Amino acid sequence: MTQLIGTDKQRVVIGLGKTGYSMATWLAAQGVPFRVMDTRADAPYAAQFAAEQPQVELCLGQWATDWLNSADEVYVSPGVALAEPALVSAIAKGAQVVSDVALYARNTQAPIIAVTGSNGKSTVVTLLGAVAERLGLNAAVAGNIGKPVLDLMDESHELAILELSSFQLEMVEHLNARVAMVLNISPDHMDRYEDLAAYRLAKHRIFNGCDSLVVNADDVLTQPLMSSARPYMAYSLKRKDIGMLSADVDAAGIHVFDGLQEVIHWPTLRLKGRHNLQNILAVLAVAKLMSWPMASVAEAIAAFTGLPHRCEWVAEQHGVTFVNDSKGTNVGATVAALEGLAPECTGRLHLLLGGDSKSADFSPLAAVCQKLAVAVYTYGRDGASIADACEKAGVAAMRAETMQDALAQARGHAVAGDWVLLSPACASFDQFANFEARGAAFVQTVLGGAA
Ligand code: UMA
Ligand code: ADP
Repeated sequence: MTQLIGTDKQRVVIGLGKTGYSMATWLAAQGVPFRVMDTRADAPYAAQFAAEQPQVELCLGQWATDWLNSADEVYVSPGVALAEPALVSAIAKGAQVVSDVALYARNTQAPIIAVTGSNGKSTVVTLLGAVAERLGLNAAVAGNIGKPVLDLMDESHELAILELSSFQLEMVEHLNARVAMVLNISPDHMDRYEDLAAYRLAKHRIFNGCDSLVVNADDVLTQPLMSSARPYMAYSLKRKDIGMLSADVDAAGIHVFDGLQEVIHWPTLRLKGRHNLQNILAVLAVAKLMSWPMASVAEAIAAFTGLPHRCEWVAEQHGVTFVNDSKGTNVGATVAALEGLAPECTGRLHLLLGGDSKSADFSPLAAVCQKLAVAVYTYGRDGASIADACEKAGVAAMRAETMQDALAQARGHAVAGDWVLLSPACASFDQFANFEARGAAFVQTVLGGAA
């Protein structure tokens, strides 16, 4: 790549997680000087980076305030809030904020399909990747799903499908996506944003400079704030209309409409639940904007089995079905999982809830548990306050210390026909390394406990 950055600047990379490591490695490859800091003494990539780039100065376990106060550019990882006082001070002294997504957008030749939303992002980008593969496109899937976007600079691809979080979008001026979309908005990360409006505003930066956009007509908060003459495709599960994609489900299967005309019929799909039908419509809307052939797109969707830890069937034991939705990390996701799965469960749903609530309001979830007569088991750091919120809505909650204890309690109460669902509506970090470890522990305990 051509060297795009001048060498006379003071640069500090903040964070040595996946993103910080990718930014530092990228800067090293450009041959420009920079320093790296992480407030964690045991930052995940510190040892690896120090071994690979021993000449780069590192500061671990504290804010490198002197470096930051004299920095021209700060390369900020998404886990670090721009409201951190040390960063506020550096920005006030003139430092420019740079991020991996902004760097990628500035330097890539590949068109970008950009996806954000409170829930469904990983499902949608993975499904788009599967569709692109079926069409023979050389597409890459990256971003918040786990692969830092700068890793794509080493690969040749003709299309980038990016999952972007509000944390990442906060630091991007113009993404200039070919297609941009906000799937849905419900409260999440309320420990980092002042209110829902601020969180929404961060997500809506995805539209800056886009060529075309996808709109979820059922969620007004996803609709762009700016007036736009740009091409767009809307979808809805609530109504059919000209120029809009929609879907019906009946005994014959799933029917997709473009305007008033049926364009796809699947007798059945492996991806279950109403929320996944919304995700499928979002993918079809992208396909329309990209002029992809619908028949091949429909085949790829029919073949898609879904991702692990998202409403994933684990086992049936003594007539009780166990489902792992460990990726249900906020209230909106767990509500969608309950409403999506309830029609398929002939008995009672038993829900394991708990972890780090990120200061969320649990009353909407408690109301759904009440409506669907869900048996609730809480655990983890915020388990007690979640149980209190449920009890206020008239839902009795059994309390446990750990997810495994909550599972043992649910097993004790579940009878044939019931489903036990791990959809914790919380982050996992109080008791697990990440949502994958939490889901794996659930699966292992379920399978280990099979009689
Ligand atoms: N941290 C510090 N001090 C530092 C730097 C980081 O304490 O100096 C902490 C952060 O507060 C955070 C943790 O370290 O708790 C990780 O932050 P990070 O920015 O180093 O994270 P990365 O390893 O770079 O991973 C990030 C995304 N993580 C976050 O935004 C928190 C990953 O999304 C993403 O896959 C990866 O970049 C590649 O793009 C994870 C996530 O939890 C899955 N995302 C949130 C979500 O989906 O809800 C937004
Ligand atoms: P994200 O990447 O945004 O976290 P995922 O595709 O990983 O989204 O799904 C996470 C969880 O969110 C799922 O397990 C499910 O409970 C819920 N979910 C998925 N799609 C939707 C949707 N369209 N609307 C609401 N909730 C959803």
